[in-house]
Amino acid sequence: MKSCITLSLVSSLKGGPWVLWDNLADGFKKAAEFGFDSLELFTDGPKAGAPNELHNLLNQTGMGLGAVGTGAGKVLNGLTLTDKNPDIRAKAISFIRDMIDFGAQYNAPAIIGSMQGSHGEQVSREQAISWLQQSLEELGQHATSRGVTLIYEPLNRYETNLFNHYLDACELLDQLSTNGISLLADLFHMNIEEDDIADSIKKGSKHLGHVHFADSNRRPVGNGHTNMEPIAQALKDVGYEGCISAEAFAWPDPLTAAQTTIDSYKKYFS
Ligand code: LER
Ligand code: MN
Repeated sequence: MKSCITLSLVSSLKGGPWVLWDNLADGFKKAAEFGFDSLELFTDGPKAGAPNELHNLLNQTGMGLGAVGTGAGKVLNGLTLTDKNPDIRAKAISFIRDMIDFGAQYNAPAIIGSMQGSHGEQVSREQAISWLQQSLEELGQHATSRGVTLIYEPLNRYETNLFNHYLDACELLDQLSTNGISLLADLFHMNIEEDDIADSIKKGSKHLGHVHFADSNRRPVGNGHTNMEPIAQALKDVGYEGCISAEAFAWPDPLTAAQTTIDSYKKYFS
């Protein structure tokens, strides 16, 4: 497994669940000093820093790019894959394609979280799920053509009404013809929704592609009441080799949050 820490380059979203909030160079420097293997980026679109800067920082630090988040497509631009407006759905697909291409340059998958959207008064659940399936088919194929996977993230009930449970999302993937999609186990969302997080991970391990590492209250692991031991054991038992990525609040501040996270990573995974 690989330790990973989130860096947000979108300062207007300060207070959101990302640990580091520096510019690209300072973020990499800090993550490397703490000993993280990789870094997950949250950007406002398919670019980060000056031309070649990301490439150079990855080379200089020896770190990997763990993933790129697409949430800004929704939060900053109002784009989702299940909007009633076909123009917005098309723009959402185009945004995610660009994010896939961006991440693929550095061998990193893109993550679809909030851009999945929700069903509602004007869009039935069946319709929203059908649009989501079509989008995942197209984007999964696109990711495969770029040599990466695309990661779909079930979210808790306060953020989407499409897929809240990890094993329901596994069923969604089983029905797709593309093999280009894997799933994100976000331990914060799962703490709200799952009966037994470790059991869901074990049952759905064939689809697991990424882990968001946060405690019950979305603070860095060690600050809440999630029982991490059986979850870590499940990840080891299924042979998970991907990122354990801290998507958590920078609580009480980014550096303390990074230290708590790397300490917890070592405690449970090394
Ligand atoms: C993104 O990874 C996530 O977990 C969501 O809560 C963002 O809306
Ligand atoms: Mn997440």
